[in-house]
Amino acid sequence: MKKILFDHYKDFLPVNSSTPMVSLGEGFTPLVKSLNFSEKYDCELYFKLEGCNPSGSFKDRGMFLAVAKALEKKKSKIICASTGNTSASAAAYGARYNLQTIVIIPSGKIAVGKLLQAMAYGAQIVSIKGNFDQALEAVKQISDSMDFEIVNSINPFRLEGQKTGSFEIVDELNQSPDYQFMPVGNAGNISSYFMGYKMYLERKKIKDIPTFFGIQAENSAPLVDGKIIENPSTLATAIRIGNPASSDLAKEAVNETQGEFLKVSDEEIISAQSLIAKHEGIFCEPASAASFAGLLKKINNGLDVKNKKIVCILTGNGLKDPENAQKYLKSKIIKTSSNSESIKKAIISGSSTNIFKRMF
Ligand code: AN7
Repeated sequence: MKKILFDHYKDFLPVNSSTPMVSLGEGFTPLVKSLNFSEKYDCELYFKLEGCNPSGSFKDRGMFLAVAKALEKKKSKIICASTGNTSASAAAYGARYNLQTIVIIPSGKIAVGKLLQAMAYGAQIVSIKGNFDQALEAVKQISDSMDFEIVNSINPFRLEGQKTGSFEIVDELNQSPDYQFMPVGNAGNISSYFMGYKMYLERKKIKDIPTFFGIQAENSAPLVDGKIIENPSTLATAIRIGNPASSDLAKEAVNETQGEFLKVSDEEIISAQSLIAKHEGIFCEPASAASFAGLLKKINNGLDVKNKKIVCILTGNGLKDPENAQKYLKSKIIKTSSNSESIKKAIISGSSTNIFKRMF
């Protein structure tokens, strides 16, 4: 039987005997060691596959707890603003636990797979002329009067639940990694990993906390630029956020661990997404690939990675965003007849060599 977050980490979660057990099978996602890039950079690189969560992103780690606490409070309606993944996750848990789910999304700026998920799970979808920051502001204004439970990361239980990602990494590595790279949008996830590592390492009597690198997209980088971005833009729509709600804790995470916020361009994001797919067999969404793009940037700028344990959090599944994949990751399809000779010719004419020579 797969372990259940709610049970397995009960001692580290704010649950009690009156908290209903909520689970869709979230968590315990694979921590996959990179073969080709570990060798290339002489380090021990891992990818945490958060796209393997039930709704395809890390949001489920926080959502199970936010929904459990909403049920504990006898709430019947949940609401969120979202760049996509929060809405997919909220809609999934809302469907399972008979909650009315309302999602407020920025018009035209959410990946089609995420929108379809919210629809399939039966959420009420409200699309606004505006960006995520404005959607979140609206959610804050209307939720009290309408008795909605907000399930954005401003709900403290979201961060509490998302701490479990760090527990799993420590349990698996038997220590914390030297460096952790992760995408930053609203800055909730980096904050919860920071809280999680601190809490878990203390209990396990492990000293070192990883150095946090929070990666933002070039034109949506309020934490790098040190100011609110009024009109954020990036093809990594998941992290198209100009005014992160959890800035303070995220800054603490980076400062206390001598880490850094850095920004990567859309080109670097797509290149990283393609590299992870083509050389590790892992298809993550663009925002998630920002973590690896950040690592590559730091390596190019001289970060010492030799023999270091490094984790990149791949926050969401690549299948969520087929439009960007269509645009940037497409490759040639060779068309031919069903005749085996012509298929053979097509294969030979289309073969290419891998940049990695490692044999298995
Ligand atoms: C794949 O769904 O904000 O820094 O509304 O979907 O905790 O915000 C998504 C964010 C990274 C950034 N990777 O995490 C939403 C939303 C993916 C994401 C982030 C998001 P935070």
